[in-house]
Amino acid sequence: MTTNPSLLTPYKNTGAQSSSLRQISEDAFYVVNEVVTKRLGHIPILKGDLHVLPYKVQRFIAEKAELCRPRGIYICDGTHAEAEEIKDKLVERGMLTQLSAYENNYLCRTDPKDVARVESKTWMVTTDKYQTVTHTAEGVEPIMGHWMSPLDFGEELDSRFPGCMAGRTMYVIPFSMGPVGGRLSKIGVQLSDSNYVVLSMRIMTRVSLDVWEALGDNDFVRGIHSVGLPRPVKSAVVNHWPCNPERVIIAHRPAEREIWSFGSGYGGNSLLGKKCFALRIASNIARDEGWLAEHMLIMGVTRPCGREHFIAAAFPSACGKTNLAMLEPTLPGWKVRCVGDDIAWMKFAEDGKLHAINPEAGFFGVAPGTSNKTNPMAVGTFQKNSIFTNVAETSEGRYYWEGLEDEVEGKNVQITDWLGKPWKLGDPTPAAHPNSRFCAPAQQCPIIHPDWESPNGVPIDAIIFGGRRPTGVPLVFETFGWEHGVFTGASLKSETTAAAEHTGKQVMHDPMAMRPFMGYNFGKYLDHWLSLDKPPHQVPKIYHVNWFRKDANGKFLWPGYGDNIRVIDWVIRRLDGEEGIGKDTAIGVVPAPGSLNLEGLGEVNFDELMSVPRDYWQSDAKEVRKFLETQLGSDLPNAIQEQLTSQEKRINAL
Ligand code: GTP
Ligand code: SPV
Ligand code: MN
Repeated sequence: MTTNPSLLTPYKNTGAQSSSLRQISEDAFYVVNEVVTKRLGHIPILKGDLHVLPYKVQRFIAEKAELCRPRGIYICDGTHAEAEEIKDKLVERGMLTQLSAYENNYLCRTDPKDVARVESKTWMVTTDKYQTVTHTAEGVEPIMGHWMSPLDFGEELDSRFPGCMAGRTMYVIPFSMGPVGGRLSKIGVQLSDSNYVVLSMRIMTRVSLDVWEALGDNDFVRGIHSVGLPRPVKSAVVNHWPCNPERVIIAHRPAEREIWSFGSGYGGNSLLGKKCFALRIASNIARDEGWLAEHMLIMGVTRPCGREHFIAAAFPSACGKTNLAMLEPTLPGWKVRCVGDDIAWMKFAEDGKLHAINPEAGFFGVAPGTSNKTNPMAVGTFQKNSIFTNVAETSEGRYYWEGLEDEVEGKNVQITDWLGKPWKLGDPTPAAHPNSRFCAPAQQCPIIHPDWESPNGVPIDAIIFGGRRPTGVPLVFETFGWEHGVFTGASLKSETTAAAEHTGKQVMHDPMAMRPFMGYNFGKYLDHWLSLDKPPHQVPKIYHVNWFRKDANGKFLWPGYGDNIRVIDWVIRRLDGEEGIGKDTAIGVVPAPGSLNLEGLGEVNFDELMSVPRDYWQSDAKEVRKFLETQLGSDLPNAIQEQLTSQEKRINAL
């Protein structure tokens, strides 16, 4: 099984002496291909035919098989039969449990040590540090972008990847982000030794052999993922969920369009099409190609008069994107249709309008809080063909989590919590993990937009930023223009949630809702946004919302969910130029008294909800200035600096 090293030279010199990053040279490949072919006698192809794949893909697989040494290679075709086969195997092994009350729904419990994205172990690898991070003030740690040098990265890889798939199958997952062959779509190939990842990627992306044809001369994004637990396994595997929490690393090489992920099987750590590709790598591609890759939902909103508007909205993780994207309006005659719930790729088209596609094919949504009352359309989506991770289960074969208290049928229902222990209402610990998720095909959404797979995307009329802001921040405001809107996005803050490993509820900066997903220098990213406002582009108006403002007793001031349509109504009337519905404040235009449709709502303290308290905003302005200046240093765009100053002036004049 040894390889003649001379066949593997020359290595592409990345500055690192890493054996993991060793590449087979073009010239040597034909020879190596034979060697690899021979080697594949030792590493059998369990399914599919390596030699019908595009040459560059063969190379990629050969290289990584050589490195990770799986027991076999399984080339996924994306068919139904394939999913059935894998599912049956996982049920037999105990990794998946069928939720018998539904059609083809499964429960998966992870090792409790592997339940969320791990930002502290997520890196961007670039030769120049400042391609990744900003020139922060001395002693200030950059919070956007986490840089690792190629040299260190090589060492990290070498201590993890060689032989990491021993005894496991290496799945080759060909997938498209966006409709296969679409103008805005991109292709990826993920290698993974996790069959949970295969099943989830099939839902979240378009896994299909058609991808090879669409690839043509284009390049593809390379993903290498391992749970990091070669066989024979030396430590106990909890819940049949192999992982290696102590050794987790999720690293990106944007220049090479490459992602390496080790040690975790969970969500954004392992479904590499999502945050790693569609945000961190794609934002690099987007900058090069003049478009945007953002952490945004996309929704179509049709008014009673029949006119439709499209809105893209960026909220940090677990702050309400999925809920807004599938909102069931409480106002009569309104219709919302969902295009996407998490990521938007947006590009100006020839008509001058910003067009957006949802690069994903499924929803990986927060389970707790999702119910027929709050989000009936999400519930409708995951009644079949879905995977639930770290939720609780009832004795009737149903899923259960916080927020479903009123929907458990029958008094004698027993509940087993996400850890597999008996659980009853009133117990001090939650039944489901706060970051438990449903993974469901988007096409099953009862209100999926008919154009959701349109290769040209949908035209965006407005962009909304928002976060969890318990105090000071009004329900909604319109920014004064593109630059002020970008400034508002750059100043975005939110209470932390269970979607990442932070503890406690603290209000943190999350610029553009992209803090954990920034693919390059945040100052350059802002420059890119600012540069888009030029003819013939018609930039959308930018808004800010906050569903989470609380009163003195800690109660939400706004009912939220389906009633958020009332805010959208105001936004659309503003887009239409309706007069007399806006009131200028220091931070933007809020609804004038009486301009928000509150009909049929109980008591709402409108004044408190819309207030812009001077003291709060004065100290906020100081904090934001300090944040932007110390975080961005010389990378802070002039336009943002000017916005900072003029906003301060307006606040001081309050
Ligand atoms: P990610 O998938 O992590 O990116 O999250 P997301 O932004 O899609 O958030 P999601 O819609 O899943 O909502 C997260 C949590 O916020 C859920 O528990 C919701 O019930 C809650 N939530 C969503 N919208 C509202 C709202 O309008 N008001 C209140 N109070 N809570 C909301
Ligand atoms: C988020 O955390 O913003 C998510 C979930 O959408 S994950 O895919 O785990 O990143
Ligand atoms: Mn998200």
